[in-house]
Amino acid sequence: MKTQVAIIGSGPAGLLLGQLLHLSGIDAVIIEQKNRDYILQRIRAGVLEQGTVSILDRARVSERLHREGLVHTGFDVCFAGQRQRLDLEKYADGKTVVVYGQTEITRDMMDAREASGAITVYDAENVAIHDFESDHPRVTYTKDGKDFQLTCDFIAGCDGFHGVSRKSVPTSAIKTFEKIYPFGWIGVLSETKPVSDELIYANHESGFALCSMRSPTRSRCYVQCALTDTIEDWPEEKFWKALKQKLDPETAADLETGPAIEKSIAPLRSFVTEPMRFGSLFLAGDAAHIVPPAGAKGMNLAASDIHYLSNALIEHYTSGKKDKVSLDQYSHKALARVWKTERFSWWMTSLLHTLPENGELGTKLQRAELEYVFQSDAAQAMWAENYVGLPL
Ligand code: RFL
Ligand code: PHB
Repeated sequence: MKTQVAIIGSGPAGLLLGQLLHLSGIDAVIIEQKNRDYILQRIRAGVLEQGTVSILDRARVSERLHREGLVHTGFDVCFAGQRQRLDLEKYADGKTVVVYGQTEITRDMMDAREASGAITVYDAENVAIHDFESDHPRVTYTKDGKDFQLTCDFIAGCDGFHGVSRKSVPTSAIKTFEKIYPFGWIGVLSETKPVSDELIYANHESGFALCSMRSPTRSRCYVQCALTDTIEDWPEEKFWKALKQKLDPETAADLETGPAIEKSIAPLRSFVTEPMRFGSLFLAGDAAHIVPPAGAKGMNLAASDIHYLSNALIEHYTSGKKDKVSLDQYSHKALARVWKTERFSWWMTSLLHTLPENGELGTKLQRAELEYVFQSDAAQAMWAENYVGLPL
C-alpha cells in the first residue's frame, strides 16, 4: 500500500490530522493498534479551548459539539471552606471553554472519516516505522496474521505516550524532560446531576478534587490519590466521602452520589520531547508531550500541534515548491506553545494539590497564593488567559 502521509494512532491527534489532510485532498492512512470500540470506551478529556473548537470547525466535525457541548464562562475554586468564581469571560476578553467529552469528539471524527472513505487500519499488530531519516519512510504491521507494508512521504507519530513512534528515534537524537508527580487522580464517571453548572476545582489539606461533567445528567469527578493506589482501594463510598470532605459544606450537601459507570486512576506527569521532528517523522500530541490534567490541556495541545502540522503539510503539498520550509518550522512553532502550556499545567497542579514534601509551610503558601489570586485582577487574568488557551 502507498499513501502520502502515514498516521500512527487513531486518537484525537491522528484523527484530526487525517480529517484536515483529507479536506485538502492529501491522502493519509491511519494505522491503529486497537479497535474502534476499545478507543470509544476510553474516558478522557472534557474541556475544549475556543481555539480547539475553531480547529474542529475547520475540520468540519463540530456540528454535534455546537449542539450538545456546554459553554462555560467560568469555573469555581473551592478553598478554605468557601467557593470563589473565576470569570473567564470577564478576564479573558469574552473567551469561554466548551465541555464536550473527548470520546464524543473521537466518535464524530471517526464517523466523518468513515463517511469520507479514508482508510483506517484497526487492530494492527507489531507496528514499526522505518527509514524516516530518508525521503522514503515505511510503516510495517501485521493484521490477521499477515504482514503489510505502507510506503509514504511522511509519518505522523500520533500514537500517544506509550506508542512506537517516539521510541523509534535514536536516543542520541532526542532530549526528554520529565517530572513524575508523587500522586495520581482517581476519576469516577456517574449518571448523576453535576453539583454545579460549572467546574469546581478544590484545594484542601487532605488533597485536590475536581467536580466536572460530561452532560447535564452525567458527572465526572476526581480526587487526588496515592501513586500506589489501585481501583480496589477506592470503593465508591470512600470516593464520594473523600470528595465531599474537600468541598465547602453547602456544595458537599448538594452533591448527588451514585454508582460509577467507569472508574480509573491516572498518574500525573509533565513530559516534553525535543525536537518534535526527525527527518520524515513528525511527533504530535501525547507522543511528544504530557501535561498533568489539572489545566485540562492534553487534548487541546494535541489539537494545536495538529494545527501547525496540518498547515505545514498542506503548504508543502499545495504550494508547488519542492522545499520543506514550512515543515522545518513545525517543531519550533509547536514547542513554543507546548512549553507555555506545560508551565501553566504545572502551575495549576502545584497550586491545587497537596504535596506531602512541602509540609505546613507549603500549605500556608498555597493558601496565600489562592487568596492573592482572587484579590488580584492581574492574577485572575493570567489564569483565565491560559485556561481558555493561548493564541495559536
Ligand atoms: P491518544 O489519545 O493516547 O491516542 C493515541 C492512539 O495511538 C494508538 N497507539 C498505537 N497505534 C498503532 N501502533 C502503536 N504502536 C500504537 N500505540 C498507541 C492508541 O491506541 C491510541 O488510539 O493520544 P493523542 O491523540 O495525542 O491525544 C491526547 C489526549 O488523548 C490526551 O492528551 C488527553 O486525554 C489528556 N486529558 C485532557 N486533555 C484536555 O485537553 N482536557 C481535559 O479536560 C483532559 N482531561 C486528560 C484528562 C487525560 C486524562 N487521563 C486519563 C490521562 C483527564 C484524564 C483523567
Ligand atoms: C474532565 O472533565 O475530565 C476534566 C476537566 C477539567 C480538568 C481535567 C479533567 O482540568
